[in-house]
Amino acid sequence: MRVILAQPRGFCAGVVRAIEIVDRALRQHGAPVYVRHEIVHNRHVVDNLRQKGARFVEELDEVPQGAVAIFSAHGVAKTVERDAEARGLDVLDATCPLVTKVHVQGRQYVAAGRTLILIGHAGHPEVEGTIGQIPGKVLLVQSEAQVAKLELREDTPLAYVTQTTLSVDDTRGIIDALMRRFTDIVGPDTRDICYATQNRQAAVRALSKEVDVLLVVGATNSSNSNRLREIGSESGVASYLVADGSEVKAEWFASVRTVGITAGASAPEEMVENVIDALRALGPVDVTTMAGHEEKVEFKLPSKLMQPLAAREV
Ligand code: 0CN
Ligand code: SF4
Repeated sequence: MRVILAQPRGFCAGVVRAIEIVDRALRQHGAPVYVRHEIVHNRHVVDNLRQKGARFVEELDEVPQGAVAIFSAHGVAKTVERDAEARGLDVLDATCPLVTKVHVQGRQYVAAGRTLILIGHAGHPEVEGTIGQIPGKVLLVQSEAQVAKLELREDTPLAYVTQTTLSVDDTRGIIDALMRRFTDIVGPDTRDICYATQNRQAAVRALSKEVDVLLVVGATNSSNSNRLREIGSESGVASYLVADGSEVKAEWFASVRTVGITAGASAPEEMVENVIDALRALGPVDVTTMAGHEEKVEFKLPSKLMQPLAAREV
């Protein structure tokens, strides 16, 4: 079997930064440190940090007064920030700077007197965070069909922002529908979809032309990973989302010659290797990586974590 690895794939700069924040917090403060929500949507990442002393909670009322609390890469609502302050928590914010950028942009549109539409998936923590970062009402739109149902006059001054991990193609369709229906609407086009999401989607679209089966390494609750699997399916390739090699099923590969593998922005490269090992257990494999461009994005850590560690902590 031939295996072609997508390029780019796997960890993005926001995920690397978020994991590094938890790691450094543990070294600087000692265990436990508390993390609100999965730091990124990956069980292997979470389990690894838990073993080092991180405690994962869904809400801040599970965090003792004064403890170190880390917000996940997906961002939080203002109410969560205020709650943390009220509880005297020592906060480290691992919100991806590209998510924060959307919060800022949304607030600017509202300050300019526009009603804000958020294109995104209901219930996703990034969407809850973004809605909660904007003063006033935010209208959530999840599909083209919902554009027609918005109870707004066609000349209402509107603006839109989007979740960072959406399908570029689906978002384009929703934006086009908004532009058709409303006469005074502004927004960033699809540029709120982050570089990592866009690059992984472009790579998987190209890879889908070369392969019989596509494996996407990532978690079921990871938005960007799900979008990669959808692109494979839409390209007519049988596509599966797998957390690791244990989820790979032999029957997917009957008469298959070429398998494509990609990984969501929150999926560690060790899990890609683990999936390749699972394929090796089925027969000989020849692994290559597609030509693709290298990403050089890096984000700064919060200044609180930039102090040199004391000798005993290194
Ligand atoms: O899988 P993630 O933790 O998050 P979503 O794709 O579900 O948003 O990947 C990191 C992305 C962010 C923020
Ligand atoms: Fe940031 Fe994009 Fe990575 Fe999310 S997927 S953490 S928005 S770089």
